[in-house]
Amino acid sequence: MKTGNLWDIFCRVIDNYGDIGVCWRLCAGLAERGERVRLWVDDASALNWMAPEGLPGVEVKPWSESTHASGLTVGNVLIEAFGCEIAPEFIAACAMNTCARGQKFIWINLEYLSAEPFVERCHGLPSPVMTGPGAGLTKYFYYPGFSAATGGLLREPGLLARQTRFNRADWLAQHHIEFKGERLISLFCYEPTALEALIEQLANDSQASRLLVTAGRATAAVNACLEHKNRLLRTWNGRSMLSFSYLPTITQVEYDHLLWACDLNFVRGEDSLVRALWAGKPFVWQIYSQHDDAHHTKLEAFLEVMKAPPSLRAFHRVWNGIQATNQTVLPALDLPVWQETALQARHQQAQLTDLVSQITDFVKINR
Ligand code: TRH
Repeated sequence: MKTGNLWDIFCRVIDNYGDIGVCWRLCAGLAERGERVRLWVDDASALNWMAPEGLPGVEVKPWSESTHASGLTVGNVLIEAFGCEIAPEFIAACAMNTCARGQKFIWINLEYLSAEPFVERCHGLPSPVMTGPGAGLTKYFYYPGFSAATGGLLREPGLLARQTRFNRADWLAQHHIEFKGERLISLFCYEPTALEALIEQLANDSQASRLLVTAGRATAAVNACLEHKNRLLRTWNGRSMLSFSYLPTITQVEYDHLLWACDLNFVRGEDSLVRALWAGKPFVWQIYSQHDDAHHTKLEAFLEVMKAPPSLRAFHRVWNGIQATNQTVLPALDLPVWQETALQARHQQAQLTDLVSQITDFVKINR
């Protein structure tokens, strides 16, 4: 049911694609429910390949326009994604609407996804704004998460039904991916130190594999690795057990298809993690690294939520460079067990209310 709200969602692209990826999905989810949405972003370039056709109901606005002091129209739901610090001029306009004209309004700080226990404690907490142009307003902290006491995960209606209609053979043919029955593995990563160990392991396996390498950093990392291996020993893949397909940048919708097509997915960041979870296929997460190693705790909390078996935990630790060894050796792939884990985790998460449904209710209650 439409709420008649106008949502202003603010996003700054720090690096990579997660910030804009999550914000776009949120916008799309809201628009699909008939909400009017404006996405204010400082760098919209990734949307050219992530969502080139845009969506009715979502207007993409340059961040710079939000700093114009005069003539600003503001909506009645303000989302500050990942603490991106909205321009004071825009906040002043929101305050003017609310305090002087008495319009209903809510300001939400959308936080990063985590499975850590603090998320349940902090989700939904109000924080009165004491200074600046927003003084007198209240900001609410909204934490996505993996339990009923959190803000939930992005999951559009009909996602799982769409997946059951997906035809892998057609998709591979459309993308000109030569498929000869080998194990398909998608690779979306930064520069994992264990990449060479993975390549080594796959090349020496008794089962043939094809690595579907995503564009950008993953492709560059694989190329660097192969150059190094070829320099050391040209015959490292002598039995041709490992082949490679390099993908161009694909849309978010196509990225889902890639995850559905593969038998194992290497994902990174938060949005691809959630998509891998919904894919119901075994996956390995390269968590976004933080300088103080806070991501170690975050990773462990996620593995706990997944009820990950020891083999999957061990693999994650090496893939994320947490388990220090002199020579990086990856534990064996344990796909049948990881497959069961993935299906159970998806089943459990699919019982919970999705983020867009929750955030629209949250707005209704707290505005
Ligand atoms: O790009 P990321 O590493 O983003 C990161 C993380 O979100 C991290 O937590 C955050 O703190 C940091 O940015 C600033 O990974 P993520 O989150 O998986 O986002 C990737 C997005 O790109 C996701 O929406 C899927 C999309 N995508 C495509 O649409 N097409 C593609 O070809 C690929 C490879 C990805």
